[in-house]
Amino acid sequence: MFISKNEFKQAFKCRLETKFGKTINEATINDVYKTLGQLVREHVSKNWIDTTHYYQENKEKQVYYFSMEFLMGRLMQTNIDNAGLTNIIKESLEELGFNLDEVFEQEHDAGLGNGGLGRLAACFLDSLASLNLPGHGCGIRYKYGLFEQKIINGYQAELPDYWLQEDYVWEVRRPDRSMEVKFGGYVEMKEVDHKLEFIQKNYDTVLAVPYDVPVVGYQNPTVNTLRLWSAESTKNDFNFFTSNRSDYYHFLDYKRSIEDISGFLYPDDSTYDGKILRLKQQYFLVSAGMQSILKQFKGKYTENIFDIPEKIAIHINDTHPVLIIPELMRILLDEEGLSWEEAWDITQRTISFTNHTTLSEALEKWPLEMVKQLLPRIYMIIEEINERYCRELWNQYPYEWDRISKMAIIGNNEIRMAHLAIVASYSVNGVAKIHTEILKKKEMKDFYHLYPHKFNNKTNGITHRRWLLNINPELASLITETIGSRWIAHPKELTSLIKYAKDLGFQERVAQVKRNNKEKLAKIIKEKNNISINVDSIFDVQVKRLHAYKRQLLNIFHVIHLYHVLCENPNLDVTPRTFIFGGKAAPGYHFAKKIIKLINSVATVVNNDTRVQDKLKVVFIENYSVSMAEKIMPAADVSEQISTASKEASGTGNMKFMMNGAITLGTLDGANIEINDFVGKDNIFIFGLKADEVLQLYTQNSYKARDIYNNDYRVKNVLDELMSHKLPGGESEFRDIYYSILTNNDEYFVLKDFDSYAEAHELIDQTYRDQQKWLSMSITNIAHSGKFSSDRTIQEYATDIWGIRPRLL
Ligand code: 26V
Repeated sequence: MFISKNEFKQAFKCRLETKFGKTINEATINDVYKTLGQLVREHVSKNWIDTTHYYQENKEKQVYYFSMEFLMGRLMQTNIDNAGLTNIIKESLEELGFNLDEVFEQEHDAGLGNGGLGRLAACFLDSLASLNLPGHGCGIRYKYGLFEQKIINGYQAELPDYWLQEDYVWEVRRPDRSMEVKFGGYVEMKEVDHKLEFIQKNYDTVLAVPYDVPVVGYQNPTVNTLRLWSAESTKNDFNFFTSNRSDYYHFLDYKRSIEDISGFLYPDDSTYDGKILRLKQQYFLVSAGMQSILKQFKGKYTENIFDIPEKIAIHINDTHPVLIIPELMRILLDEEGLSWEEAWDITQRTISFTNHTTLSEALEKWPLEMVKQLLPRIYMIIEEINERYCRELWNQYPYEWDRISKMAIIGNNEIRMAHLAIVASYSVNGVAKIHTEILKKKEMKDFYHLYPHKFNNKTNGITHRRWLLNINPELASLITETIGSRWIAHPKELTSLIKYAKDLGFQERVAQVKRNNKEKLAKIIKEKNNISINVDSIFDVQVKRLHAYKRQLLNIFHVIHLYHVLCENPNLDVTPRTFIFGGKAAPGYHFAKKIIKLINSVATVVNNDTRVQDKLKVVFIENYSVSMAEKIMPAADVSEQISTASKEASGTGNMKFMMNGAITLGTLDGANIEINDFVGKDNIFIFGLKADEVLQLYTQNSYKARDIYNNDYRVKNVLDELMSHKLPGGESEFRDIYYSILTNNDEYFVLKDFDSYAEAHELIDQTYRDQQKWLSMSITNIAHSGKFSSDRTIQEYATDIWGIRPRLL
């Protein structure tokens, strides 16, 4: 433990010498980062052990959050700040000649997630620990995280993200806690004492080795665990040779195929693709995780297996870890010898589930045959669950064949993972009010009818510690200076800022902070993109994964339109704008990649046209990631949240922007609706179709995109531009986009919402000129952002779903 600077400096120098064989004068910034990381991890280790002991000794109920993704980003700043070490370390390093912010830049993001779902899991871990709640993460230690995006000639190229190239300072490998996961083979049934026994034979064993990462609570003694599993081959590989199965080269192939299980994160977050390796990943995670939880549970303090639901809550983040249901059943039936009824009762009272999307193309459905081959015993259990459940449906809805086959877990030779999740869990939640309503009324209507008590809403949140306190220190200090520091532990108290919304002195200081942050971002953009941007322009930002429903296309179409207007009248009095984009497209998502190319082509044309200089700039920031988001959010004026209404389950970027004083330009979709409810319609720019109108247009089939093209000259000019030679890439490049809108009738209503979007932009232009009004809006947004802290969300999960309580201090 460091309590003084001297003590820290002493320890630091000593570690630098013993571990890296260097003196302070010889140390590189990277040496400093690694040394510091080791010291900080060791510093928290006592609390880590104590926390674990506390949970065990008090037999606390603990929640395990199972997720295929944890988008942790960097941890150094969070860990130092949460451990309460920032001042000591910052000053000590300064005295030794190093700058802490530069040290932070050395850390490679842990990019073990695609986007919203994975980042949500990371925010939840921070809130669990910060609220002293017994909750841990359970995930996969992918060798490669989400790919690194390079923009080459305007196109996205993907490079592997080898984030483990240098040792990861936060993890602790725990080989003694390894688990064995079985794949393939067949199941032998044997009658023993009038009971059927199921024995898996001739299977392949994969060794799951856990790497634990401490999750440090904010200035409290709680340190929870994120356990990430890595796949290795077992020492029983010896059998490989003796069983005459193959030669040395085959053995190496086999070994690699096993290690591949934790090889990489699947980069597609929008369309389900039944790849066997992904199925292996899913079972690997849940089998290793579940076995290890039960081993711990039964370990030191002999617990009664029937107490599982009182002591363990298992939460599954979307359907990806849903195989934990049959896995828990398997262990209870085959290893613990429970009856089906007993095992099912325990399982149903232990598992809860969050749905994160209504997009039907993202719903997981695994082919029966694949599951049968890979997981023969799990397959049998799923079949049995389905059979018993269908009988229940039959009792409830006699002779309603259609309904029953629609609701079944197995159908069309596939296993419908969402159905399995709903049937086997005691709680099913959506991630924003509108999303939960859509689940209840539409997507999961039949299930809501059958199990109304299971459905509930938990609106998403973000950790205000990372997304305000850490990334926007100037704003955080200003807030503390103005309303005191209670907001840090009680983010809802940010509402005290409302009374300063119109205070000119406060406004001026908020404006200065924003300007400083914009200058920092402008510098980064100059370095990265070699584009000079005007810090007096409105920074209008859309950063998120590229997807048709998120409608980056609507944004760039509007930019093209503005460009047309300015070319025609270069002296037009407009508020200067910088449109900033960022985001990755799934490598196989052709359409999304075309949109990236389009944005970059428009940027090339616009940024090089002297007629619009200083009035319009377009920037695509490469490799949008957690650490890049941390630099963008504090500098944004406008937050673009423009998905087709009903399509974005919640969104969480919207909350990060708001917390940093950006004003939302958005549709009434996802959590935008709740942001609108809190800030009021005068503090947000809402446009476009509403969810019910969108759904109606789909059912009526009455929308005709071409009519808009024919009747709105602005739209026509924009679309025709795509087929002209003016954009780099020429006519053929953007043909697919053009046809998706006109021939395929614009599935996401880009043209339909264009007019209303352009009008909202017009209003932004006018409002920004009135800085007092703008700043009052901005402050009002910050003031209401506390409701979107993940502390609130986690508190709701803890009491309404998991039944866990905070550790008594
Ligand atoms: C889906 C799939 C589909 C199968 C292949 C692999 C894969 C990997 C990830 C996903 C996740 C899609 C769901 C998702 O990310 N939903 C987002 O969740 C956020 C947190 O709740 C929410 O804010 C976003 O609105 C929602 O799109």
